[in-house]
Amino acid sequence: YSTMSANRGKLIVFEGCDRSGKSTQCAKLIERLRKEGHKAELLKFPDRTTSIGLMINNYLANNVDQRDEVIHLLFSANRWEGMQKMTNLLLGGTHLVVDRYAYSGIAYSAAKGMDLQWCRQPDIGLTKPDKVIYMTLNRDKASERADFGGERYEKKEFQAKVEKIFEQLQDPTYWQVVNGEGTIEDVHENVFNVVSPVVSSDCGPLKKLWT
Ligand code: Z5A
Ligand code: MG
Repeated sequence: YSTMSANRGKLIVFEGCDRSGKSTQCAKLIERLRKEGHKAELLKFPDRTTSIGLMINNYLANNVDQRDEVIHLLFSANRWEGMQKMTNLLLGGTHLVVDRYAYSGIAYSAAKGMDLQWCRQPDIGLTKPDKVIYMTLNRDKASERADFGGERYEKKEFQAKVEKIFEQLQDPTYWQVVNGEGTIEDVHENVFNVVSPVVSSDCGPLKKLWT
């Protein structure tokens, strides 16, 4: 099929460091879009429901170790295995709200010291988001939020490195920074003010990441 569609859905991605409120805001946004009469679906990476996702889950939970290269490629493969479904939904007019994407893949791997260009390669050609909402949160506030520290990457010093890489990846042509401080409702209003014009505009055909 062609990637052309006048009324295609828009791909909205949430990125940002641990506990910044991405999952909370994704859920609020889906609810809002549906209330306003849009077709909208929520997706999350890693998708821990697939067999690759299960391997990722075991790594994050510290049940198994993997070489840095291997886990990086598994995270990327986990996005590629979702690509057909995503494209079908977008071309069918459904907006997608996606909780983490290729930028997390690069940021968390490069923060370990891996080469940034190497890390970017496997995600080249994934569907490009129409908008990336980059959520920020003061690191001390983040570590005070519930459940911080349970998984492999949930350490303050490591999150600081991740944040630095995210800053390098920011592309002002389609990224918007949203401050994660404030009430869930206030942050949601800021998110919706960014997303609303995107869902109602013609963003042209689907594009590919970094091509
Ligand atoms: N990872 C990777 O290495 N490579 C990849 O390619 C990808 C991911 C895709 C798991 O991701 C790990 O995988 C992650 C990156 C790595 N490692 N780390 N760190 P995940 O998405 O499954 O991570 P998570 O466990 O869902 O946490 P999170 O996404 O970092 O949290 P969040 O979604 O940003 O925050 P939240 O769950 O919405 O909120 C956190 C808590 O704060 C929760 O109790 C909320 O109720 C509360 N909250 C939310 N908003 C507010 C406000 N406004 N005020 C007060 N409290 C709030
Ligand atoms: Mg989350």
